[in-house]
Amino acid sequence: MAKSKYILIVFSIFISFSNLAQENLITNVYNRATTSLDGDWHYIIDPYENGYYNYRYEPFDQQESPWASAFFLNSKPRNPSDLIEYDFDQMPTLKVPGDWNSQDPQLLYYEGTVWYKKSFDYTLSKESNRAFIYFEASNYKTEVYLNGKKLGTHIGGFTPFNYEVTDVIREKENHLIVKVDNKRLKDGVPTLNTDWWNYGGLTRGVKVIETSKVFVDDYFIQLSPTDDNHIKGYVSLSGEDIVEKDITIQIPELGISQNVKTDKSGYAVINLLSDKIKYWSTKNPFLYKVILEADGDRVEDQIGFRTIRTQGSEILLNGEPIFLRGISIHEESPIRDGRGHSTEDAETLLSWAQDLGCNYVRLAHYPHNEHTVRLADQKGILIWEENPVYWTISWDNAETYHTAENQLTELIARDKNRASVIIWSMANETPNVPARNIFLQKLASHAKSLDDTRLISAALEQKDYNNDPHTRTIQDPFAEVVDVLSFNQYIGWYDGLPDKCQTISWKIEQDKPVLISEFGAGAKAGLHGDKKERWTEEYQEDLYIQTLRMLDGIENIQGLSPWILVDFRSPRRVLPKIQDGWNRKGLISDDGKRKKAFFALQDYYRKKANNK
Ligand code: GCB
Repeated sequence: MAKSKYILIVFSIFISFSNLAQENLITNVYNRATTSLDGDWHYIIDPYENGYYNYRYEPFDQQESPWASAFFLNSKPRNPSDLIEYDFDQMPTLKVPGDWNSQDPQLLYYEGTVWYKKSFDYTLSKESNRAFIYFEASNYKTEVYLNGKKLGTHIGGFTPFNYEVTDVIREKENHLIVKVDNKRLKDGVPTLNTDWWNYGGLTRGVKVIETSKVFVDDYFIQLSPTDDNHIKGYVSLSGEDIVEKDITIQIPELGISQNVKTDKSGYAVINLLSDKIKYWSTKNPFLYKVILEADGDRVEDQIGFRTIRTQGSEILLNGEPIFLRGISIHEESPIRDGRGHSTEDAETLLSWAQDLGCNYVRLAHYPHNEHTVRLADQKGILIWEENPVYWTISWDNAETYHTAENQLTELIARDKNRASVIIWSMANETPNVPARNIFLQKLASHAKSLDDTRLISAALEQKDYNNDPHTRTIQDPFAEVVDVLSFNQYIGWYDGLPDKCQTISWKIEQDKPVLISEFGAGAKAGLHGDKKERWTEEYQEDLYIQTLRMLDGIENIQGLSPWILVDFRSPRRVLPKIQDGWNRKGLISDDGKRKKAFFALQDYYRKKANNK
């Protein structure tokens, strides 16, 4: 194919590649001046990535003079002889936030590229102000272009990212074009194989954040894990003139107002002392108003102060032992089809968990939206947050490690000021092999280096003790690294029938708190029968009764998060009339019906709550 035939119009634009590095994430976007770009976005389905590569398979956005057929240009014919083979404005629209799978029947199982386009006008409220585009999440690989300029590439489907657009944004007719590719990748995080639906698209909101020239871009303000009169952390500024600047931190309800001065990099350490702190807890989730001011910028947050640590086999919240009455949750909307993203979704899921008697949830298997975490702060629900290192990923691949570390960094950057979050989980059900051990240890030290106020864990696997199939144990070098020893087990479902629980004993040798991160059984809501009959509610209920009895025999047990609150979509689950594309281990069906096992667990949690 002759190139000359194709280049009827060549747009000469200069693309700056120096700007493609990941930018620092702005903290606490929820309380800043933002303009939502949510709503209807035009889209083009592009399975061949025709709008991205030329016919030599070279990315258009890496050429000095890309052809007009590059989608990021939003090209329009200037006269009738121009050849342009796409037109965003005549395409249908998808709602943002929202996965594409549940919005267009032809995208139900689609895995590949979809291009999004949003046009908008924007006037900075002060000429000297700065603007950033912020994505709450986009699954999986995202290329972002504003007005023909590439802003960057982001990898990872569940964490936020932002780009400064002060010099690119204009008053009229901005076009923001986003290429989202949700192809599963062997070297990706997660990898090819998961037990959940690979929802693609701009699954969470998109915003313009406006800030002053110099502004507080990040801060970490938490109670010291070893001194509960000491609020510590840091604050940092972004901008040109950030050296030796005064920043004021106020917590009016504690009578605190303190000045700190930034160093050469615009960073200042925070140390605040008070013996009057009202601690955040599950019974009294008290949030303080915290105000940070610098150079005319002001940002406010609602922060709870609590300590979380372990002592021998106990988990201590504010120095008191706590039993974690939990449940695992996937991020699917209990109200509509598809990925959850809204406060209403979070409100429904978390209040169902509370009805069950939970004081804790495991947000599996990837970072959930910020609404959920903010709401848990308000409701007093403790949270386990998880990096999507799942099953068997490419442990030897440096790029894969980088992707995993980056997602963890972004998660911690977003949620490090949330009192509800007590555990960072590195991974789920990963094999005990040398390359994985190095990978996870590196990840755990990275998490510790970013945040020394929380606990580290991972959902590990159990095994026979000394080849005795009736005694189970945890033998995994990563068990030595974690603060909380967590593992999944499916005795009675993948491993025998529920009665088998009566024959198993546990020999856990680590002197650490034990959390059972998963157990469960599939049941189709409304299907009744004998408790030995798979898929009946009676089977699932019996499994819960027998498992809970068995787990009570584990000496160090300090909590559990059975699998799972609600049935969720999984392409692995194809049994007709029972699964039909759904994992049925929910205690609640996909249409909101509570199964018998829900009440068995509720009963167990009621008794636990009365004991501790
Ligand atoms: C597991 C996985 C979880 C699955 C579950 C199941 O062990 O961690 O992602 O969905 O089992 O239902 O088999």
